[in-house]
Amino acid sequence: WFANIPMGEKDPIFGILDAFLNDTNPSKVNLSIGIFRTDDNKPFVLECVRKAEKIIISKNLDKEYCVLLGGSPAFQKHNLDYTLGPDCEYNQPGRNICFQSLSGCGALSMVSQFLSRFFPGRKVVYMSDPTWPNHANVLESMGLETAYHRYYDAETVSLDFCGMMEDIHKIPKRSMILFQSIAHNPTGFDPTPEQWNEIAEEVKKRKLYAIVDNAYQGFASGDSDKDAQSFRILAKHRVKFALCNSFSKSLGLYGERIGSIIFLTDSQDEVQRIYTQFIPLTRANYQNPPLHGRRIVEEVFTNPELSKIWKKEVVMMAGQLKNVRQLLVQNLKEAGSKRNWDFFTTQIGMFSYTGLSPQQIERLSKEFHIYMLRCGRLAIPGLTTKNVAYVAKCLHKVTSE
Ligand code: PLP
Ligand code: TYF
Repeated sequence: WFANIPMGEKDPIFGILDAFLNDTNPSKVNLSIGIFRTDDNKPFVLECVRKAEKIIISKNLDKEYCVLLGGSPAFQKHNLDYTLGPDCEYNQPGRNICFQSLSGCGALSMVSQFLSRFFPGRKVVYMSDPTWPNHANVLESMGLETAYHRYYDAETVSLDFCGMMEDIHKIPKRSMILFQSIAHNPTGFDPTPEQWNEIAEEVKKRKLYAIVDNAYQGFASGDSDKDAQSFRILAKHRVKFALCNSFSKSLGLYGERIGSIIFLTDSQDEVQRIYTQFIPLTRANYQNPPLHGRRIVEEVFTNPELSKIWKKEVVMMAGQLKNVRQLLVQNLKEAGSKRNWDFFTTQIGMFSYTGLSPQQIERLSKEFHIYMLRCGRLAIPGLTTKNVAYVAKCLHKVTSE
């Protein structure tokens, strides 16, 4: 049946990861993927997660199907407080729906399926150019159309806020727009809170519905409230959105696939309508949600000792990324580079857009065994205090010769 179907394309990020894994050179450096690592470049499991797992195991819980498809009331309450904040107008009964998801990507996928069936306006989603390569894949796979607005200025290596606003102003009314809440992937540039206020006003004027991808809350500043400002501002302006939350990064639960979806609503009647449509969608996709990740999240949220450890660990992870960004700039100067690399420290989160050309990036991998994306994205977590001098030296080489 399938002997003649077209060959599919590799995910650009996992494609580079494959090349890295196949490289046998001991000095190789993986700057291709956004996964937080220790300074020894080892996978990192948070202490609060290890402790939560011990507690969960000691409870001898069963493994039957989860009957609460959207998560327990505790899971939902804590998700709402964590994201919207306790004072948000929408954080009360009848003003939201919170639903457990298969992490951020599963949330985006379910929201896209829901919008594809039920969104009453134009089924076109506008996104930043560039954005995470998987966005278009998820949205289009679920039947939505995609389009782009300006976001990044390659000449100045900065946010093109004017271009972004001009383009949003031209989006046909009653379309959709996808925002990344914080630590923009791939550029590392976010609008300021003042700019989010302007964006919210324009989105409201254009009558756009928003999808907010919240994959890095806490990772930018180390403070999860501060990193939630973008969509809290949107909510204050009563921009309606579906928030897609991931605990992959913030709790390091990448492989557990745990996250949540939050829809803002106007009434209990609307809540019921969305909820009763979401249940069959869930059943069509995966029937029942996974248990283990949900239990970890619940334990960390509801156990004050674990919540305290979590807060400290988020500060530590965000701090490590900031520190290594500074070290990179310092080492580039020490290596003799005269270029302005300050963008490494003005960008935040896991990624930096470097403005390097595909040829320079190819040289980095072929000659120096340093792997980053062809678009110029460098994943900061692959940098350590041990390899940063080597990476800086090689970056200087490919940009000066
Ligand atoms: N959105 C963005 C921008 C991401 O970078 C990622 C991946 O880390 C995700 C969503 C979804 O990741 P996950 O499905 O692991 O939560
Ligand atoms: O952009 C990244 O590196 C992370 C990890 O299909 C990732 O978001 C990469 C590709 C992908 C899923 C996750």
